[in-house]
Amino acid sequence: MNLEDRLKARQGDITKLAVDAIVNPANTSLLGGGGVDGAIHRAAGPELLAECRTIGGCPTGEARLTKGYRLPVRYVIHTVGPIFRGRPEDSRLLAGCYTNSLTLAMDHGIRTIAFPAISCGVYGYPIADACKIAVDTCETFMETYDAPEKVIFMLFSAPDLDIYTRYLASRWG
Ligand code: AR6
Repeated sequence: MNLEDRLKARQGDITKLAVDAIVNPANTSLLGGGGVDGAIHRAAGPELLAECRTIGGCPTGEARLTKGYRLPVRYVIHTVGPIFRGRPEDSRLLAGCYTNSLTLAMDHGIRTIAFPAISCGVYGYPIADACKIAVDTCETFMETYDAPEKVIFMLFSAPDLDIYTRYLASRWG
């Protein structure tokens, strides 16, 4: 399968997606919050929080793996996006979220993985910039390691989906 068919953008609720793993845009405590993080914990049940407590947090840009519990996924990969401040390190940290999540996925034999727009809610990252980082980083990883089989970018709103769809289309010409 060529890369064009392996990187897809879709609209909807990431907690409903039956893939091998979904990515949770968490905070450094890994103890839950609002946005996608809150929705994932509600759908997964209290066992997820119990496992997260054993991890002891996660630095910005890194990623940690748990089971999916009541979610229709085997794993949840928790990553912490940067709070957008317009600093040069913001993009490096955001790219790190994608690379480190994909590395964990590869190490656990995950073939299909879905990302929300990390940092683009409460953390304020401009979606068009974040979209380029997400797509470029995943593309480079997949070219380098030929894994995972499929990456889905799960966007909540139609305007966000449009930004991803246009950018993906521009990549393939
Ligand atoms: N499925 C897919 N995307 C969603 C969903 C959903 N169910 N719900 C919201 N979005 P955010 P962040 C979109 O704020 O910016 C938490 O409190 C949303 O529209 O969840 O990384 C954590 O604990 C936005 O585009 O994540 C942290 O403290 C994107 O997902 C903090 O928020 C991300 O929004 C992390 O902030």
